[in-house]
Amino acid sequence: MFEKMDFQFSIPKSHPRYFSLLIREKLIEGFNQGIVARAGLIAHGRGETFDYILGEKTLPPAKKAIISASALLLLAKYPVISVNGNCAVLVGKEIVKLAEILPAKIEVNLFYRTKEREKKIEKLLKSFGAKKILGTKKKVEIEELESERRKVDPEGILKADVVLVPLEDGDRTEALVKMKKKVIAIDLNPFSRTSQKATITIVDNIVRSLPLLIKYCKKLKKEKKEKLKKIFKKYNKRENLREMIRIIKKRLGR
Ligand code: PTJ
Repeated sequence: MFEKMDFQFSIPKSHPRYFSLLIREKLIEGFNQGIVARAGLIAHGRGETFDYILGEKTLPPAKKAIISASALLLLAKYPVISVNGNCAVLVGKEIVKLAEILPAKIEVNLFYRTKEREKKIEKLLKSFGAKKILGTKKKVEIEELESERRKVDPEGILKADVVLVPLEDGDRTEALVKMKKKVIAIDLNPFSRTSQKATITIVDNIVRSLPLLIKYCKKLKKEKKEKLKKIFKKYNKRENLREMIRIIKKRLGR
């Protein structure tokens, strides 16, 4: 995952928090390259706190949500994966792979939108093999939103029936759900508006959940629609988030 990065500091492999520090370096490098927004570093800090509490592993409720999300993505008629700065840097390669398996469109959608960042993210995703990236040229505005995220591609998010939004701010999830789209969110914070409003919420780190989404999409692709529908229907978001919060409470009480 990190082979192409040129980090400013070398992290000893023996460090107990090696992987976590590597992710930080990757985001700092992404920021220095103009891909990650300044606020993306702060957002990562919030995510890291939750990840620490969760034990930095994919917990059973998250795995259930990932399986259900895989079924929903495979059932979708027009799935779109939305990418921001943090996602591009941390899981750009995995996003391109997932889009290829489904297949799905990839759209750059930024909160801190600049032409320069759009282009840099597009270039990075193309270096991972993506043929076409949406959201960098023609855009329309959705009236449900006021932020820069309101600008969506008419061939992408606007047309989508299912949108995967790894690492998100709450406004857009709410807007997309209002537009009758199904939203799959990945957010380490189970209390966030995104987590509360999405159709499916995966409370996990994007660096762990994207490889798992690839694994289950590959596996479930062979299944019949009826089976996929059953898997999706079995998922109960309220119950899933409750289960996750119970785990957090238990871990904090220890
Ligand atoms: O690249 P841009 O311009 O679109 O900006 C992206 C950021 C991340 C700055 C923007 O979307 C933002 O401000 O997000 P928020 O509102 O801070 O929300 C980010 C959420 O993602 C928080 O709830 C974090 O807990 C969560 N998060 C952070 N890192 C991860 C994460 N969730 C999963 N995996 C992570 N690695």
